[in-house]
Amino acid sequence: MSDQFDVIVMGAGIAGMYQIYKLRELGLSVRAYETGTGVGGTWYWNNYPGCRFDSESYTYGYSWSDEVLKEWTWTERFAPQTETNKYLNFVADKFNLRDNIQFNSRVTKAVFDEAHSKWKIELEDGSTAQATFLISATGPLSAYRLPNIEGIESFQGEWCHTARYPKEGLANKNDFSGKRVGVIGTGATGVQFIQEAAKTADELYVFQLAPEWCAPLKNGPIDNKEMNEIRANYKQIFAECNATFGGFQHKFDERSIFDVTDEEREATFEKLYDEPGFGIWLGNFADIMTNLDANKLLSEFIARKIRGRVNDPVLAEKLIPKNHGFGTRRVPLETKYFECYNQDNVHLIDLTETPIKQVTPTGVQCSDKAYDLDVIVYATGFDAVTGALNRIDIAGKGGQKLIDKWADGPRTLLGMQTVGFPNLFTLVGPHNGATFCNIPRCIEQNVEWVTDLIAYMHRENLHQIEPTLEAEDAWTVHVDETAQHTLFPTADSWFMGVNVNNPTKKRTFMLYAGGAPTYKAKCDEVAEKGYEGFVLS
Ligand code: NA7
Repeated sequence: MSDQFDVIVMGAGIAGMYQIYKLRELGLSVRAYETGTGVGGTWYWNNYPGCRFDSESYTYGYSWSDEVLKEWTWTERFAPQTETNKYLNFVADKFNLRDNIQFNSRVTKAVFDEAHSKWKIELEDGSTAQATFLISATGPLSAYRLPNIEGIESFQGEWCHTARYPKEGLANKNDFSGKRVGVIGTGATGVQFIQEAAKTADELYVFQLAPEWCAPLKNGPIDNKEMNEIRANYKQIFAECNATFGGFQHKFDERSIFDVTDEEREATFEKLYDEPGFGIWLGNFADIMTNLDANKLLSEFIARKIRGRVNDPVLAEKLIPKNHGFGTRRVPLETKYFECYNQDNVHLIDLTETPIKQVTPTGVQCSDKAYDLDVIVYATGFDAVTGALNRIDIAGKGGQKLIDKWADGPRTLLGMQTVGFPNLFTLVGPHNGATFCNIPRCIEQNVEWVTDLIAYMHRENLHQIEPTLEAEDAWTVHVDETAQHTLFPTADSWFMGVNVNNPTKKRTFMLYAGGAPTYKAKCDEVAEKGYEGFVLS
């Protein structure tokens, strides 16, 4: 006999934790299954040195508990992973969330039992459970991917993917003195790791397939006085975040870049480059994200900055992206990243010139030479957005597999549900506004919308919900059309479902580019109209 619940939640990260809390408020029985041994999701797994927020800490925490807002102290503008992990454990303790979480438990299979309108799930150890509703909170960037390079397992030094970084650290508790370290991957994660490892490694070899447009993070401490001001202003801070495209306090300048003088444009760029966080991206002229010429002006500005920060002009050119514009892929925020390349111990290997042939027992063999290494860190990213769902064998009505249904790209209504999979909700899933957001801000919207819906179904004595094909088609077209108004489709990125290590994945926009307020308004409108576009029975 399997365990029975009203709701099963897959994952106990930021979304799963809040979902448990909200469902318990409704008096429902809820069980979350979590692969890790603790809460926190991203902030549990990604404990590589240098890992920290690119979101302002105080805009990232949960907004729904006055007690937590009052009691928690952020010590840095962009908190390190250790602090965020502590914060999420503090929340879990405070609300006894662990009572509803089974750790060390990977869901491997989920099958919809049409006769009883129940989801039956199976765990890696073969045990089973069932529930009326199944909610995925598996995270858009949790299914990590090692590169398709021969010989990874043969390496005799220490190695790992950044999303499975050992809790005890590598080398001497992450002091890389005396070590030759190789890093493969230069996205947001690689950049954070490189600038940290460069401080201690004897030699640091960065194997770069393509550079990213990085911009300064400008981190700093938050003292007691500032923290008290933040506490007093939380309401205002969250209201500002909820009114912006990306759920940050950074707000696009609605003027066109072409409406200002060259001097004013440069002054704006300079100011934003000098300020903390994503302002240079999400606080810039809005047309940098929609107009190629506008984007080119910003890209040229950032390129000049990189040239000014890297001493060797040939090396500087290798660190400047040439195949996409600024902000069309996720912008890594950095602290003295470019200056690392002025150090004698840091070496850039441009894989477009000398590709990796294989990993050997002693290091990395490129087309021109072998690099002997003691440590290799793979910062090679994730099978983004759909990856975690695709790794679970999910079967809906008629035995249809979710992975098959989405083989040509996701099809959803509001990024919350998909036809043929009743009572399955995908928090922060594909086509969902939360997936392209200062995530907790939009997670709260997702969780509250799903919770209200489940409460409505209980009140109305309804047991099953699924989108209509027509509504799903309309949302899927809308997602695509909205993306076409932006420059995102001009770049290959995880936003577009592109991963060099998964060439069969269809190139299609995975997020929702209409902005957080528009997405919320659309969700609210559907609810106000009695969940228009969904069939309830
Ligand atoms: P990303 O942004 O997907 O970056 C992965 C990096 O790894 C990127 O530079 C890739 O190059 C590189 N990569 C992937 N496969 C290979 C192989 N086979 N050889 C060499 N280099 C490779 O992942 P991150 O973890 O940095 O960031 C993910 C998100 O987490 C980020 O957007 C934030 O939101 C937080 P490529 O891009 O394919 O040229």
